[in-house]
Amino acid sequence: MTEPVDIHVPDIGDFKQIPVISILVAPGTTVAEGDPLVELESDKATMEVPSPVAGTVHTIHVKMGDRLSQGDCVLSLLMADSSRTPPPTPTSPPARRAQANVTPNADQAPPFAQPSTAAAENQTSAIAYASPSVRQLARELDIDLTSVLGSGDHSRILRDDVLAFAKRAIARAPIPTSTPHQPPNAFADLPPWPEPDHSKFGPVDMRELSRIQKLSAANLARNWVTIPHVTNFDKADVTETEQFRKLLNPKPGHDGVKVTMLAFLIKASVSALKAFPRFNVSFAGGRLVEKHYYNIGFAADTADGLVVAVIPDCDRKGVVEIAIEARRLAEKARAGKLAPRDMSGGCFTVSSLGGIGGTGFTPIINAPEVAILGAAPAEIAPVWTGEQFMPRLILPLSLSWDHRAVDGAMAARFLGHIASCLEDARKLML
Ligand code: CAO
Repeated sequence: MTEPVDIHVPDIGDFKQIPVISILVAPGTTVAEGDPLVELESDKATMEVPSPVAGTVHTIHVKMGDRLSQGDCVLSLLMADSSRTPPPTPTSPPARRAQANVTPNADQAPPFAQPSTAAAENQTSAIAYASPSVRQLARELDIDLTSVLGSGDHSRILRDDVLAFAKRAIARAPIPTSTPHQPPNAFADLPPWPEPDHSKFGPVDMRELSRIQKLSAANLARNWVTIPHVTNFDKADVTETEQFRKLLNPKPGHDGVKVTMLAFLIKASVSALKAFPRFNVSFAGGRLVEKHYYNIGFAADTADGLVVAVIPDCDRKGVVEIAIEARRLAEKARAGKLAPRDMSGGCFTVSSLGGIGGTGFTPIINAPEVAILGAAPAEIAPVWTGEQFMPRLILPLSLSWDHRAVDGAMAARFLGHIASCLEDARKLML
């Protein structure tokens, strides 16, 4: 009776201790020469161990997760042609990839065959022959494997076949009519806005929305639903800065303008934008526009609604000059006289409710900017110095940011940078 012969891992180049990710045969499986027996997958490549001879699998010597190197025994099989010489154990490396079907991943040269036409891709086979990892990839990419032509042995579908199919599908996809930041039909399934007859429940008046309210309602709604907002919170001990601010104000000669915390917030924002340029960007057609100027907007509350006025080149202006411009623009806004240029070209917005009230809020990002700073009224609070509580003036800060442009750690550092500038106004001169 014929004895089973051992089948070993052939030369697989420099790879060692590669985990078995699938066993493609079972005892009793009939295999032809070249049929894959097991599949190994390193972080760089997927490799099949092919059968060097035709035969019937007798015993499997490995299990899923076992780590194999060249020469390790995979299984034993009964050779179909017992007159053939059993395959040798590979001890010295033969020509690389002579026996192992190495399927590199995307960062290696792609040796796969690509079906050339869309028509070829329409040929389907009822059974898709692919390893579990390739099936997993197809599932992740939402690709039906029966639509993919395999370039491996026996039309086996390889990882690169799936990737090439996905690339061609993307190239053929129609160009979307909306940008990725405006999901089409996002509200298609929502029920209509409820419009009960409010007068049935009590006296009411009907008023028209102002032009500003209509415009800002549409813009705020768009920004709120299309930007993945996250809001961070922090606090700044502005005790010293407030003393400095008060010193500035009684002095005449600054156009009689009072410097408020707003000017410090704007200067601190410029400093943070310089330290973290990733916040001074806008999305445009799937790309990021990086800005190298520092125009800062501030939200102004007017009788007709909220507007954002923009102070250009805040990096080249001091707190007094910024306070003068903020006041001029706020007066213009309240008189309804802001020109388009007064409201455009902003990089970042500051929304200060410091003179109004509250303890904190989550401002809505002013698109196409990617972050907005909120400031609530500063209040005296006890701060532990390590020895005693001291009354300190604490300013609550919030920062809403677009999670597509920045991440949480960077946002926390950005807001921390603003807080540290507000705590020590000398840093604003750097
Ligand atoms: N903490 C404590 N006091 C503050 C403060 C703060 N964070 N910020 C301002 N103040 C004080 C000012 O110093 C001033 O006090 P004094 O008169 O005693 O000196 C007082 O509050 C009033 O300031 P102000 O509001 O007139 O001036 P400002 O420069 O701080 O703000 C402006 C100007 C235009 C930003 C503001 O008037 C405004 O419209 N804010 C509303 C913005 C808004 O609606 N944001 C919400 C939008 S939702 O995202």
